Amino acid sequence: MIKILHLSDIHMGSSFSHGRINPATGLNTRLEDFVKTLSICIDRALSDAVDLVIFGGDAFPDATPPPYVQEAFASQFRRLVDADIPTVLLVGNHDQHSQGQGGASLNIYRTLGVRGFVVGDTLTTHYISTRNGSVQVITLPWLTRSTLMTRQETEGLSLSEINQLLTDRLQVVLEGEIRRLDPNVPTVLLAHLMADNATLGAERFLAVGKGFTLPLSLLTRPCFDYVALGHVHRHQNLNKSNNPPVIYPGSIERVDFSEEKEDKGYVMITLEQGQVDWEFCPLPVRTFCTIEVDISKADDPQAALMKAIAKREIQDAVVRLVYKLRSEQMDVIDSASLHTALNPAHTYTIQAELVSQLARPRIPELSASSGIDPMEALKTYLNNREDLKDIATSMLEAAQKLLTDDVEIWLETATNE
Ligand SMILES: [Mn+2]
Repeated sequence: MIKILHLSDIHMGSSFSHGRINPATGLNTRLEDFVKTLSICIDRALSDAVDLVIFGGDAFPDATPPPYVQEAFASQFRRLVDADIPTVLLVGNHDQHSQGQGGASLNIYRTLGVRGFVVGDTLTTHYISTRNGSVQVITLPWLTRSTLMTRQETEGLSLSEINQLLTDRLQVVLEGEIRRLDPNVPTVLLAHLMADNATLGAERFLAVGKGFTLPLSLLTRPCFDYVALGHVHRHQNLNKSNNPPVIYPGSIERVDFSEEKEDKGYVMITLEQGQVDWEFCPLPVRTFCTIEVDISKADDPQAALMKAIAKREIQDAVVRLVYKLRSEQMDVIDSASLHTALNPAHTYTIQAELVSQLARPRIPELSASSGIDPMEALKTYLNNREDLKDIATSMLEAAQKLLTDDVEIWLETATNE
């Protein structure tokens, strides 16, 4: 039996805007939160004496984090080296060369020849010997157009055609890896990708359109005992029949308010030939709390606000208070007592919105439920903006040029995951 700990999307060094400087250490408290959460994962790897740790990618917000953030990450993974636990670090989109100022954050582990550490930056199979037997790990890092296609081949193709071509190419290369697998050794596919039925927040669909996805059928192959994913921050199993499990553990800490309601954690796996068990293990992470209140119709706006705050558990949480009011109510809001009421929070922001300004109608043709092509979305937007009429044509041309010339850049920056 082989025990594996699967974690992903650490994003150490992000969410700083939700923290403050800890005067005792000089560090942003959100860095300390992320270190604490990562250390709980590593504690578990050590206390359970796992045979292997697999990381699904996105170590930092970009590929060239400042040295003190690199060090915070390395000092936790160092504990696995000391305990002789083999570790695979997969390269996510945030870890790639193109996301930094020259450099790819995880390659340093290969350069240093860290004992037992594998950096997965190519599609290949790693044969790993553990205390309890061998395991095969196929690494599939975040793919870009240039990985499997040349510029000439993709010229003039639409995004969906490029997506299809990439999927076809990947299928062939993956098939090559599968044929070389030893059928007597348990196999894990470790991949950083967007699978086509992953559940995302609606806000991300709006931001990226359909983007770049791979079909689930590529992953649900009987030759895999477990499919370990990274990229999507919400924990989920994409294959309900569980043969094999196709698991996003999700991020280990809340990166922003879009993850307010998500549980955070890592996954423990036990693997035997023909038998896999997995369990999601929740992590005690910092609470995010949105207090949204409309006081525009309240007789006593201040009391309504204070009541809305008092109803919520805000101790040590990252809080945002968003309230709607009429412009003539502004004078009766006592902001000093709002600050006093929010003081138990770890950090907080206050955002007042005037209802008169909210009255502007939304553009009816654009809604989250209808999928829409980026060019169509821009056209609809411009049709509703009289003030942009003079430059509308050149904006459309520029957008078209961006989409066709530099699809790759669009693909790489389109998502926060
Ligand atoms: Mn990612």
